[in-house]
Amino acid sequence: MKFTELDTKLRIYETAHDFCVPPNIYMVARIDGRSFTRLTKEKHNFERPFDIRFRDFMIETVKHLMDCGFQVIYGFTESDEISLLFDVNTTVFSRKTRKYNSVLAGEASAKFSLLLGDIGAFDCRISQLPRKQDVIDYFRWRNEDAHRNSLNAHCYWMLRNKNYSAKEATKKIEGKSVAFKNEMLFKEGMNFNDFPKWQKRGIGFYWTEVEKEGFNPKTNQKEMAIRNELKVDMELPMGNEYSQMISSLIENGKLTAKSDKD
Ligand SMILES: Nc1nc2c(ncn2[C@@H]2O[C@H](COP(=O)(O)OP(=O)(O)OP(=O)(O)O)[C@@H](O)[C@H]2O)c(=O)[nH]1
Ligand SMILES: [Mg+2]
Repeated sequence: MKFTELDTKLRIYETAHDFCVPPNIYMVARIDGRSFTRLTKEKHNFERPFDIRFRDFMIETVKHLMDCGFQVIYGFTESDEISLLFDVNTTVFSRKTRKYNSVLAGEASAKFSLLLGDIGAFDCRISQLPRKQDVIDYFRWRNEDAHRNSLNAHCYWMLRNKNYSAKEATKKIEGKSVAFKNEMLFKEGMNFNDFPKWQKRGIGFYWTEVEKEGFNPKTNQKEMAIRNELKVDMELPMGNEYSQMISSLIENGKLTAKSDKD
């Protein structure tokens, strides 16, 4: 068989089930570390429950994903996961889910592994969300998941540090209310309210417009110019305020820069 015949015959088996996300449907990718429980605890001994070095590797991985050819409006990371919201009108990769899943998992794995100096692999899935409200709810979900995980992890490791076994610590917090867990930490001198916001709400990434002074070589003069800058937000709001933030990102694609006082 000639090459062109082989090509026509076999290419179809690769592409017959290709799926493209229809227009006007929002795409959100979730990229999650594979077997990171083992990686963080057995292979690399990161600090528990939260490790600054691990957090910074995740931050650099999100930044890379927001700058590798996709049109990302908003990035979010908590624990070993990253969520990305794409411009609803994006035509990158003809909106093929196969491309999004494989390229994003590949880029995240490559970047994180370089930072770690060891293999750290990620998987990827795409949510196809029909309404703006679904996108807001998605990010509320991950924001509140970060909060629950953080409270559980702080309780769990407080107990483990007091020599409770893994089984005993899990049992002690299983099915308990938020108030109970807060109280449990408080009795040990830890106020959950005082823990850094990035541990409780995750970290957000969005484009902001900032005015910068530049030099125009043609006019030989200083000029003010508007530049897009990526903001890494370690102090995300919660609840309705967070919904409003996501809503305005969906509408405008960017936010005005928050002042340091905010
Ligand atoms: N020590 C430490 N562990 C972390 C940190 N951030 C995330 N992890 C761990 O990363 C793991 C993420 O959990 P999952 O994604 O549910 O589990 P997984 O082992 O990655 O399994 P799969 O995602 O199904 O492959 C948890 O065990 C977290 O404790 C950190 O800052 N320090
Ligand atoms: Mg994982």
